[in-house]
Amino acid sequence: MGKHTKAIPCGMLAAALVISANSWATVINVPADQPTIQAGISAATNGDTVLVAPGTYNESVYFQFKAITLRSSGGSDLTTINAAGGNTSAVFINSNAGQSSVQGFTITGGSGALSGDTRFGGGVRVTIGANALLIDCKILNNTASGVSGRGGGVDVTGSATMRQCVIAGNVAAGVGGPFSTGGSGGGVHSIAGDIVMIDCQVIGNSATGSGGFEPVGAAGGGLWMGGSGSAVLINCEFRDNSATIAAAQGSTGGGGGGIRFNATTAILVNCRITNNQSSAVIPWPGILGGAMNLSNCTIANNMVIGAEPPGTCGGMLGAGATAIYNSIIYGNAGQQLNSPTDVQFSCVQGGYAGRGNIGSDPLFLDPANGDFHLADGSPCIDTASLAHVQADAFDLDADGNMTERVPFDLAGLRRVVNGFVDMGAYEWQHECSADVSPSSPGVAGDGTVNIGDLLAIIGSWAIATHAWRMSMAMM
Ligand SMILES: [Ca+2]
Ligand SMILES: [Ca+2]
Repeated sequence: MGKHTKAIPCGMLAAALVISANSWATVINVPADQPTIQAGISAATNGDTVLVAPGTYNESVYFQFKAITLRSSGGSDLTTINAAGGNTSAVFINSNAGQSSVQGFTITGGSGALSGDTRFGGGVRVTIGANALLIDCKILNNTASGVSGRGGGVDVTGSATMRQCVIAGNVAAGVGGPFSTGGSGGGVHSIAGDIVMIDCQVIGNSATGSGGFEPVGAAGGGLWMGGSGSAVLINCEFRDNSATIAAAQGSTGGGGGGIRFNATTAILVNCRITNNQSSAVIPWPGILGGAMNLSNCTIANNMVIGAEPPGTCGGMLGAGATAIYNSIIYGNAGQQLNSPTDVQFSCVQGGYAGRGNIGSDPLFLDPANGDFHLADGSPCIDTASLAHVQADAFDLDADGNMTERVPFDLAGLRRVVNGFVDMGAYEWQHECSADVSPSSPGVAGDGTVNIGDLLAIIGSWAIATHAWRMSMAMM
């Protein structure tokens, strides 16, 4: 054969590749093609999609070492995997052949996979070597028990990326025996895993311990990570989680009602860790441990259950090199902060050494009812550092620009307004005044159109302070 080949236009080549790729990947519909999700997975090969119609599926799902996509057509509100009575994880992912994905399910009723004397991953288990992507999953009311239950909601020893997931009401329970270390990771547990969580809510999970002869330390009500793993947490909430042990048990271990890191490298951006609790004998209700880099996080109102012992650090106790920027740590039990090596442009109750830090009341909008937005006049408004707003490495706004600054705050609103940034997870957004209406003669409500109307409109865009400063400077 000669060297002359006919040139193929790029478009045709691309079309041919798409056609060939599609010809390999199959979509298996449940229940149209296969009666159950498990039957759909059994019929699938790597690269296939198992597409599930709305409904409740009373089964446990085992991935059979396959790298496939398990997706619902109607989303998590309409499609449920209920594993009650299955005596294992509701969803068990163990492929090392590529990414396995679960999209759009409520996952409940799981009791974890038994390994030795302990169960792992009540809702979802991701084993070593596996790479899981979970999107729009509601992982609710699962349990991992045994001598030292691990990961009531999710257990990861491989890698897992979770986006828009809710992990709530799960329990990791260590129920006794001489070697029990208590339950770890009520919401999520990981040993040597790599975890990315974006836009996730970890709410009302618990790690409990109730037995053993030696110190029993339930740990990580919301999240427990150890064994040199890594965590990237962006725009996530960890609230109302708890780490508790039976009152009769003495303990020096455990803690971390919200988060417990143990030999973990963690990056937290725009995260909220609030109203988590720990028992008085394991009194670190907020974040405990790990080498961390926090920016624009709010750590508040984390509390000790019962009498608060001396030396409690209720906000955050770091280990290793820990940096905190643009954050608020306020209203926690006892000491707010311990051991961070670099704290800047942050509000820490009582003050803290470092550039740009303040110690005054951040003026949360309604903290008693769980609203940690900033109220008008908060000293945290526009007093953080633009330079410490992280790069948009996971492209939250899907514009292809991953070097720009993170575009959103925890509420999904603009992070940077008019070139300024606030401390904490939520950027203050000025509310439109009631009389801003095109039908009234003058939006400022004085019956005429004048400079007051312009300032009212500018104020409604949350840039009033600086517009005013600029206008004053020009006079
Ligand atoms: Ca601002
Ligand atoms: Ca972007």
